[in-house]
Amino acid sequence: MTTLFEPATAGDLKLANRVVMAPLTRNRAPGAVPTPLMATYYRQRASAGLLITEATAISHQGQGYADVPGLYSPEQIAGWKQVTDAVHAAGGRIVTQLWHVGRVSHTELQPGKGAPVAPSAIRANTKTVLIVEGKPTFVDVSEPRALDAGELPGIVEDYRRAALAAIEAGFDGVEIHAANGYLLDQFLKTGANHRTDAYGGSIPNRARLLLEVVQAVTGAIGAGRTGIRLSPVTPANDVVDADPQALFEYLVRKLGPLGLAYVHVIEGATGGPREVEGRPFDYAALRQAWRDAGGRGAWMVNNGYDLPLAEQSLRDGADLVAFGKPFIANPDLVARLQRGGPFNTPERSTFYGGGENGYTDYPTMAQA
Ligand code: 8OZ
Repeated sequence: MTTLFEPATAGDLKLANRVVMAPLTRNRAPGAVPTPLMATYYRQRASAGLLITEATAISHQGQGYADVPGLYSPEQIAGWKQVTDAVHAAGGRIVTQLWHVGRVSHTELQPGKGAPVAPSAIRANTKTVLIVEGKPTFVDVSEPRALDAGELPGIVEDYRRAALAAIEAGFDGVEIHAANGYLLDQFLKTGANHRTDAYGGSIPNRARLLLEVVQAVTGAIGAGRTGIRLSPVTPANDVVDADPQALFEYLVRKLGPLGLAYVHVIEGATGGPREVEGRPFDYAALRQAWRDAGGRGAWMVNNGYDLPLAEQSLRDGADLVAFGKPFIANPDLVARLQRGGPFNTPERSTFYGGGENGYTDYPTMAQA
């Protein structure tokens, strides 16, 4: 029987175990530049088989929250190089998550204080984080403007450039963030995409931008170091699709032959219940559709996993299991899972913004 603690491969990536640190937004990169404290945080967690960084903006336009990092300037690349060097020195593997927030942003965060961009001019019923009087503060997102089709090649190019920047910064690969109601997920889903051009309407049209991004990124850095994250039914950031099963099975059938390192699926509501009321979804059928279409990379599952559920998922055909909140509170999560605990409890008040407190000061078992 395969356990979480055995090696695995994900495309070109050789992983020491099957425990993955999920991408986790922490809002500790002032000016969008990664800091030495972030290098400490990721190094502390390097015993994971794979670390996926917090979502990282591919462009200023792709930015949607205060103090989240970017990957589009020399300073940001240099900041990330400190992170990847620290993780590699500790024997870890790390990919970065490429992010464009689309409509989940605020004019305060956008170039020239312009409107955030979206497939359609439909405002999301969701919040973002601004720093107000020195404190992270939740505010409603701004009204977006619909992207002109002529702007889309520039966004695809921003993904390509960010993927190359990731390699320059020493990452082992990238994960394309196509989940949680951000730009690519907005294009995918009927609730956010009311376009009448080649990027809206039918499933192939709504999947077009994402597939163009995948082609651009894999063409630049290789499919074997490119993964993708999907969230078929999450209500996060106010997205919904009329027929997610058909949409996502179409998508993974397109992705199957491309040789991606992995597909990472959030099951249920991101960071919440694994079943979403009124939104049933067959994840086994999704995995099978990808395998049937030639998908040979790793199948990574996420959301609310503990050790028994994770080991069950490996028996059911998953290859990797991503843990989010448990990794915030347990830098040595792999060792703790292997021993059956105990586990530190994550403190929600320090998730977003701040310094070392609730970030780099959670003890390992040896320290406790
Ligand atoms: C929590 C807060 C802000 C952003 C996601 C990048 O849900 C995020 C995110 C999560 O994918």
